Amino acid sequence: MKLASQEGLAAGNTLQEKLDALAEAGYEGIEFWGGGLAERTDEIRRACKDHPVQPAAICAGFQGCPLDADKRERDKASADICRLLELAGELNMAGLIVVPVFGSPRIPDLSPLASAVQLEMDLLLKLCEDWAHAAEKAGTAVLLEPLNRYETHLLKTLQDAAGICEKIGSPHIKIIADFFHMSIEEASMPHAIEKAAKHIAHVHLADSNRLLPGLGHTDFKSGFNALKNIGYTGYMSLECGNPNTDKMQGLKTSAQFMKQQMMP
Ligand code: LER
Ligand code: MN
Repeated sequence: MKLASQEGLAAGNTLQEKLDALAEAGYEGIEFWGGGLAERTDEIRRACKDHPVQPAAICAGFQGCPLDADKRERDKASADICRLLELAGELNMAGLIVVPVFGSPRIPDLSPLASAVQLEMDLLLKLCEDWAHAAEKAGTAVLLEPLNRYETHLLKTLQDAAGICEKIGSPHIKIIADFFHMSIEEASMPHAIEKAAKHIAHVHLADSNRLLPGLGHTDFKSGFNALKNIGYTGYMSLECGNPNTDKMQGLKTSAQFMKQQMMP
């Protein structure tokens, strides 16, 4: 298991400074926001070449919403997702993080024919089939992200997302396990990880208060143990706030805390 961080959390002004700062603080991966990434691939490739910190994943950054009522919005999202998958493949990343819909349904309830959620799930399955082909061609994966009840109504547990992976049956449709959302929605984080084991291809880390791991009350040790037990070897990427006035010190202390929690 490799520690990573979203780019925005890294200390420094340039990408090179951020990569160097992350390496010094004990991290091995960097996760990028998808927006504007196409114009940065050369810079990223150059800066990451032979660097101890490697590109880990792309976090969303596509326009539109794949489950919007408006076909133009859906098509815009899907086209962007396919383009970002190409970039994720070119940069040798675990995949592109996709939240199918934030907030409430955007499509109408057509019950008794079909509820909004039934329509969303059917639509998502169709889209995942297309994305699986795009991801396979690019040599990467779609990373479906379950959130929590305050941020989405659709995918809220690892099992919700794993169910889609099972139905699609492609190694290019995977899930990301976000410790913050899991701490709200899962009855047991280790059990959820073990049950969704074969689909987990990326991890987000934040403590219970969505600050750096070590600053809240989430039990990272049992979560890390579960990841170890399922043989997870991918990235675990920080997606959280850093309240420390010395950003670098905050990242270093949190990395030390996480490494301690990974010990048997
Ligand atoms: C949103 O809460 C989140 O966890 C992000 O990773 C979604 O892109
Ligand atoms: Mn997340």
